Order: sequence, then structure tokens, then C-alpha cells
Amino acid sequence: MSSEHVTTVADPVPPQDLSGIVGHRFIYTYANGWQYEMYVKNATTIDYRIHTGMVGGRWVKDQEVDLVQLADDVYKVSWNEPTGTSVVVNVLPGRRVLHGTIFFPQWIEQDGGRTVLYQNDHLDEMRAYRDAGPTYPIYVVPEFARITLFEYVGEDDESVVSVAPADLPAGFADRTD
Ligand code: FER
Repeated sequence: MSSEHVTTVADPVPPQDLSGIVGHRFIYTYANGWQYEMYVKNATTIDYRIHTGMVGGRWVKDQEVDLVQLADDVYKVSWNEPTGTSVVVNVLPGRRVLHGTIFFPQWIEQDGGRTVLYQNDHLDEMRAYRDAGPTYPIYVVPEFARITLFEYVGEDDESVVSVAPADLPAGFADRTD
């Protein structure tokens, strides 16, 4: 292998250009019908709302994530929640395609309603539920989704995700572009 193909933390292969996803808001519906909204606030932070599904109504700001570009038009976002849930989302904006795998601890499968709130006001409570479990077996939900809206709204804008899903104008999540 020639030295220009060595991958390192400081200089990864492929070289990273996150401009196609950072500062963007997208709304998508998983094949199981669950509708989500993600705002990539900057290269390390997302805000999101869950419009419908098992934990519809839940919303979160300032979730730290790992965000990478895997190839042209292919990004991967991964993180672990204070609830213990882990998520990996692969995003293909140009193709309007996304694939998410959610790894729920068992306590959320049994009683997901405990996470349906503005999580930022309940972080210690969520960590206590996480630590109480039960955690296993993990409930794995791997699904494709269709991106119905993908728009540039700018970086670090706290107004993009600032109200609960239920308090949005009628039809907000149904806008398409
Ligand atoms: C997603 C799938 C799951 C997502 C967030 C979650 C913002 C969060 C799940 C949870 O913690 O309840 O595509 O995007």
C-alpha cells in the first residue's frame, strides 16, 4: 500500500466534506410508518423531533453525534442517547434515501411512553431509567426511509427545532421539496 492511501484519524480516507449535510434539516418516513425530523446543527450535534411512531412526540436538542462522509452523497450519523438507545443513520440526500438502525433497550420496548417528552428537561430521569433497565434483549429496528424534505437552514440555529412536534403548525411535517 502506498503512503497516500494510509487512513488516519487526522487524515482519513475518504477525505471528509460534510457541507452536504451540516446545516440541513430533513424529514423522513421509515418503511414502518414512523416519521422523524433531523437537524444537523453542526458537525457534532443534532436536534430532532419524532412526529409519529412508537415514541412519536419525543424531541431532543444538542445530541452529540459522530458524523462522517462515507462516499459522495453518503453520510453516517451515529450516537448513544441518555436513555441507552443507540442509533445509526445512513443518509443519501441526493437519492432521498436513508437507512436507520435503532437499538432500543428493553425498557423502552415495554414502556416507550416514558421517553415521549422534551428530553433536555429530563436528562437525569432518562439516565436513571437507562441504569434501571431492563436493557436486554435489545430491540433492534432496522428500516429504510424516504426523505420527503431536505433543506438548508444554516448552522447552529436554535430556532429550527424549538417546539414540540404537537405544537407545530398543521401539516408542518408533510411539506415536501
Ligand atoms: C432516527 C431514529 C431514531 C432518529 C432518532 C432516533 C433523529 C431516536 C430514537 C430515540 O432515542 O428514541 O432516525 O433521527
